[in-house]
Amino acid sequence: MSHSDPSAPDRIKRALRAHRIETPSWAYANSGTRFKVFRQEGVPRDPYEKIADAAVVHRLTGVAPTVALHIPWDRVDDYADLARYARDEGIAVGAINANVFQDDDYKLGSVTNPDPGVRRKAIDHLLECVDIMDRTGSHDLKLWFSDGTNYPGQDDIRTRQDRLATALREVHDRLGEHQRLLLEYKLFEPAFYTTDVPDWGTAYAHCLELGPRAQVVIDTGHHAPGTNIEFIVAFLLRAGKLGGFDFNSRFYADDDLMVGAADPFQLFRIMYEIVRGDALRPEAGIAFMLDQCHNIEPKLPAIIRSVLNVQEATAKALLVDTEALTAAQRAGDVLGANAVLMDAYSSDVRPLLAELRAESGLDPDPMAAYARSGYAEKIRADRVGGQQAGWDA
Ligand code: PSV
Ligand code: MN
Repeated sequence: MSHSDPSAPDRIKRALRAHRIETPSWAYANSGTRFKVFRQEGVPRDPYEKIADAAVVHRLTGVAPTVALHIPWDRVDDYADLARYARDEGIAVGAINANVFQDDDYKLGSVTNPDPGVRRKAIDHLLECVDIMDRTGSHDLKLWFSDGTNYPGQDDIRTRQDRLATALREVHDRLGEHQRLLLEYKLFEPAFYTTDVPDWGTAYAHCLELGPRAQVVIDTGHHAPGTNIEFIVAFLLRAGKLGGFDFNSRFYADDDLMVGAADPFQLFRIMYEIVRGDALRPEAGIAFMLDQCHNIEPKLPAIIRSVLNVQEATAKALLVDTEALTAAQRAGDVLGANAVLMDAYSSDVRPLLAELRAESGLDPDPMAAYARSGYAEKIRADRVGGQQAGWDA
């Protein structure tokens, strides 16, 4: 590990100990493409079993203490009880994700639908999600809208922005003092012509209008190929408008593959901007969430691998010799500055992370620990009968 500062490993370990990664309930459940859902054995049958799986990921990695819920996929009668169960398992409920994209009513949109009745229904669901947050103790309401149009002329682009702003205002004003609205953007899909929140600029403009409790979420899979995501990170952080991430990988569109699988260098560049903006500390309020689907690979190991991938990229970002980098940048030393960054990226941080885990009483190799734990065999044996959870369920 090349670094001019001899205290760097301790500083890096301290920062990594404080880092938190949130896993999504839906990643534990069955998922697939619109062509096929390949069911897996041992998959959770209800939100409680999803939380049990998330707790295993936390116990093995030490850095995943919260799990995001998706409503209605994780609907239960008693959310306070679900939150209690999570606490008993050693974790907590994280962001509440609203879902206004799966009802027949939403064919022409949810909060931007031309029908005021459908708009009301969608807003009511968003408000219901805030009620749920009150009961689970969640701080973040994550909103993604599938709203858009397929054909030029289908609806008025500008009016739809007005409807969106009205809906966001009502939801924002319902939030409690310690709650945030995180607005997620996506270039396209399911709408193919216009999308009502297609990019960070649109999300940023709406959040700016709403006020300090509204911030932007960057889903790494939601950009046009070649988009410089770390620029967006730097810009939003500087403006105080970055609320968090939905991490995943994409090769083509919204592929929802494991974070760090397609482009670990991009993940490093993103995490470098986080470190540069002093935003790794939990107090900085950035939610580092995963939003993935494990369609063909076993789910729990895939989620553990994803958590480790984020940790590795973060460790490398922390390894950047900022003094040397700043000196090279100020001197206009293009190659020197680039070399400082690449030195950090090229370092093998796995021994450092193994050491960190051992120091925290964890197995240095969470993947191997999971394989040895017998948990996969246990859930395969226990979870028979009942309806498996998943979005084709
Ligand atoms: C939409 O593609 C999205 O990224 C949103 O975050 C949804 O809530 C999530 O996927 C569902 O998987
Ligand atoms: Mn997402």
